[in-house]
Amino acid sequence: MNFQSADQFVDAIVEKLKAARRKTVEDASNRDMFYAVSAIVKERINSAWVETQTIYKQKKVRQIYYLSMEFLIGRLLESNLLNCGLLDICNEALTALGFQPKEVYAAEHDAGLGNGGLGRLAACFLDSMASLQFPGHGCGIRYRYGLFEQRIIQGNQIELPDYWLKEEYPWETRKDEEAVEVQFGGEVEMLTKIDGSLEFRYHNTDKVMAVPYDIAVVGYHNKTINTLRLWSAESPDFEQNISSQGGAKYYHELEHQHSIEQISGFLYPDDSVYEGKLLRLKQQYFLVAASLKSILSSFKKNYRLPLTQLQEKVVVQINDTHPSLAIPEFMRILMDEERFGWDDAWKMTQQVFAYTNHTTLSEALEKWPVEMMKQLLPRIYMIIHEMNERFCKNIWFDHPELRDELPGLAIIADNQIHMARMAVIGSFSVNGVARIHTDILKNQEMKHFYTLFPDRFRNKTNGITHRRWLLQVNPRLAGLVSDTIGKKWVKQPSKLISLLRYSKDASFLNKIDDVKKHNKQLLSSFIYTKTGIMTDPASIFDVQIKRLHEYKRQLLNIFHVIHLYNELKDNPAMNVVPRTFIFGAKAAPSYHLAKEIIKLINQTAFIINNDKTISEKLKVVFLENYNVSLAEHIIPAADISEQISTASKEASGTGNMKMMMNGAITLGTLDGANIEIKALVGEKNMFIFGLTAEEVLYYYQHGGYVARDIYEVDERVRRILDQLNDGAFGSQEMEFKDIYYNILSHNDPYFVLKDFDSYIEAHELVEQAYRDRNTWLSMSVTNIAYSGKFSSDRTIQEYASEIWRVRPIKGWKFL
Ligand code: DL6
Repeated sequence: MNFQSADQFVDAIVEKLKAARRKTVEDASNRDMFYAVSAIVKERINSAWVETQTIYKQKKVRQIYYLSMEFLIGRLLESNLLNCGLLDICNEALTALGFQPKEVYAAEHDAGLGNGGLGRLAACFLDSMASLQFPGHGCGIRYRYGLFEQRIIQGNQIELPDYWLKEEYPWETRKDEEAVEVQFGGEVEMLTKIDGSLEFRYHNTDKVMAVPYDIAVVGYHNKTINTLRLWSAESPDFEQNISSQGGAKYYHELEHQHSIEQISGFLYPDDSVYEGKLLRLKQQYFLVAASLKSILSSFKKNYRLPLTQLQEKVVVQINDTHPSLAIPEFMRILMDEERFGWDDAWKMTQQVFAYTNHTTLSEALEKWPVEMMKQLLPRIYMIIHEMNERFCKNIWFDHPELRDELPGLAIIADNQIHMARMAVIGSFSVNGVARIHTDILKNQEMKHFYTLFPDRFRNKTNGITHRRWLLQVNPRLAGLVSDTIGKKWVKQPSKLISLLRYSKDASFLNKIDDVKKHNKQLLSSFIYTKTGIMTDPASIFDVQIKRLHEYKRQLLNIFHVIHLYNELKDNPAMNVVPRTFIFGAKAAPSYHLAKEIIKLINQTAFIINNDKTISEKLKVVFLENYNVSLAEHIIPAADISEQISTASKEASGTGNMKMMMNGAITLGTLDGANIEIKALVGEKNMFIFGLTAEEVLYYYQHGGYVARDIYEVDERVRRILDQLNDGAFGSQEMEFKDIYYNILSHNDPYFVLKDFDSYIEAHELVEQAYRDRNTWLSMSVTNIAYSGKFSSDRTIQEYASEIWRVRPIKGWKFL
């Protein structure tokens, strides 16, 4: 139904409440409302979804499949309303019915399908593909439990299960009829046929049913609906098997069923132990095997073209190496099921797959033990082995200059399977996610591969969807921008650049100031409700929100906070601009040091926030359970965006883009996409500090630096480190000894002390700049103006034209 007015929407809600929830408006809760509105939106989406699919089918369009172990989509109701063009009407209707729209939207549980940047990027890409009318879909896993829900108890991170699917999830549609079978383990029998060809038969495999749940991906005001297909693992014929078993076998069957369901049980099973690793590998194969089966069967059914044309109609982007088993799996299907020979299958494979690398951190570059792969996926192992043999032979004979490099190039080396190498070898495109990251891949991490395949490498700097991260989360700013430069920026975010004309316009700057103040007030009340901490919206809101990792250097941030505190204690009359430091971060459950840093932040916050002598000047807030929805509260209110990774370590970052788009000013190192932000806004519109990537890499190549030297000469540093041990920020002495020893005995691997001094200086500049209101606001506007470049629409357009070779389905009228 098309809604012309809020009244019509009110009627629809009342009807839905009755029909779907058996409730009247008077007894409806926010959650009832959430379900009622979702049902209305879903009906609206469904018809456009069918239309979109029909058109893709009729036109036999080339389709993109984005394979990812994570899709951090957050909540969907508000963004679906926005993209359907119903948000204003719905807000009006809910208000008329006596509800707070934001509270209704907050009744939705965040979909816990990702953990950080890579997963959120995938979600932004889906939004951009649908909004730009590209036929692009996501394939992932429907984890029953998300990452984990973080609670902070006495400063410690406690992990609780995130059972986000406890209650009905209105956005998914189970598609039993499209379930497929995935096989694990067993033995492979190789037979030579009369014509000399080989046939492979599998015996005694473990069979798992992959059941798809589809979620609509709604394009912005264009009636294009793509699909995010999430796979759930189930036991085939469970009911039948269990009813035919008695006694112990019954329990055995139940246990078997349970172990199968584990495959889609958790996001990121703990891979610090063997079973966790094995489960993760199972998940990866489960995702790719199910997705490829479904992609091939829809190609056959809908396009009715010979399989040899598949590469013209299908492109698969693999999001980091996690789904890179798709390469040998595709080979397996082509050879064992479709009877292609190796050479033809390999040629096709290399035309279908494109690989994105998201990290150069060695611990994140996946490797699997050969034995594990052999046992779990014997046929896949054979194919990987063959790929490796052929590749190594090729190097040996055709590139003798690289013979010595073979151990660093081979897919199988040291009894491990190196997934990134396999992904590079089996794809037609390899991309990094920011300029510096791609350069590091080309010139260092993958330099020999780059020499071998120079045309394969390209950069695609990340982006974020400006629809969610500006239009939706910051309606006041979005409104002000539209009132000032018109609405074209919504469809063409590069048009935000027109704001530059107003960067010195006093009346506009005042309005920008009002918007930020308003957002800071909202965040202040939110913080108070969540934590009981009072914060001053007039203070600088200095924000660092991201996964907790040593390289992201939350430690440097809290050291600076401690330094400020020390200064204020020494000199209570010091004239400072009040500051509020806001943190949000989850640490991996088995990452001890990261959890210690979380504790340090929380204990420091406790001491500072309860110190009456300085409380007006300094506040520290750690907001627990950082996720997409929390980010939506914080980002519009940020003044300072802390992007302070050790240079060369952060592939791109995307929080930097979100905050810039909301007028925050980056305080950062020359790392990841910060460098590209600087290239646009210029050094005077951000605060840059610290070692460069070249310097960091130089130190690494020469054994690091001596952190103790800084400890000896810099009193500020010595005082902080000593405070870690003397109980100043803890309940006992030596509480943070691991942080202390990591810096002094392990030589500060992430250069926290080395960058400390220049970080302090940068903070001093922040304070000076903030005192000059108009200069600050003008910097803020400059950042917003240039942020259009970081819309994921730009990124997707680049992927589409330079990697996927697809065009938008523009001009086709859906509905
Ligand atoms: O590309 C998205 C995002 C980048 O913005 C971050 O800089 C990078 O750290 C992150 N990488 C990962 C790595 N995961 N693995 N493997 O999440 O990707």
